Amino acid sequence: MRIIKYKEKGAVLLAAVTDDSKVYALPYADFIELMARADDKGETCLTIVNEIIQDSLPLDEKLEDLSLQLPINAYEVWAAGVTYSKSRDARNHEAKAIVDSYYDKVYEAERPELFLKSTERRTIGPNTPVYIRSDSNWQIPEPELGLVLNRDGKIVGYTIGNDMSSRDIEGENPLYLPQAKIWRHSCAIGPTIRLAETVTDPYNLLITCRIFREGVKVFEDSANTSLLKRKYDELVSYLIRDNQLFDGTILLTGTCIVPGDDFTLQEDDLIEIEIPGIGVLTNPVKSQVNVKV
Ligand code: DO4
Ligand code: MG
Repeated sequence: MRIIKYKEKGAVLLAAVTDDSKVYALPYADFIELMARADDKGETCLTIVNEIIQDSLPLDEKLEDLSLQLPINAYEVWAAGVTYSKSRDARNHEAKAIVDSYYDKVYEAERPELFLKSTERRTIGPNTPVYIRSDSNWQIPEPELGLVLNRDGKIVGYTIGNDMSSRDIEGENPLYLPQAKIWRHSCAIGPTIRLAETVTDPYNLLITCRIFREGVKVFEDSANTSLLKRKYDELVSYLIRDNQLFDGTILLTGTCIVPGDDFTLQEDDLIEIEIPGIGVLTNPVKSQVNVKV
């Protein structure tokens, strides 16, 4: 069971998608309202959705014909870093590390790297442009599994995230991390949230990233979440420590795919990130120079 938001006649509507791709309207404005309803009733989101579906008819529209939007208005998106050896090796390369680096240390350490990645207004959904920074010459998408959490840190769903990153800014000095990670439209989420109870094994999800330039595929790679160095609950346990979470907080779990060291995103590239059972998160790439804000 997946939760989506779609746009129809100017309104953004919440809906549930069953495994046979039938779409049912939900009477809530956002996934966060569905979570609050589940909390009030002491039930799971899946139970609430199933109760609604039992008494209603599916929409006439097919999922592929809907204009999908950001599936949740999360106040905050957090991210874990250096949770896959692929990411550690790439950071060591960009930082020109020749001896044990902070990246080697954090990969092995008990405490994971966690950072605030994005806020509600900086986060975009599918088919909306991600922006590249004007002051960086080395930028990549980071395809990541996203955990959708409630305020107690319980994992209620899984989604896809793109942790857009500037490798030259972070490579110059890791203290520049917030600038290497956070800017306008630097975080994409979606296209759906898969309810946690309907995921058989979250440590066996294949993530695929493809990048197209002028219609030609210039990058493709896949990796499995089985390669994750840590456990999801372990990451969450550090995130909630002495912290306040809000219903719908998203925690990106780190990248297991890094394009080659000579690759940088360009304006008008198209990024696709796919996790079967969740969907394909597609975003065009734009430079901010001509963007009116
Ligand atoms: O240390 C920098 C961040 C690493 C990261 O975002 C990742 O591994 O996904
Ligand atoms: Mg990342």
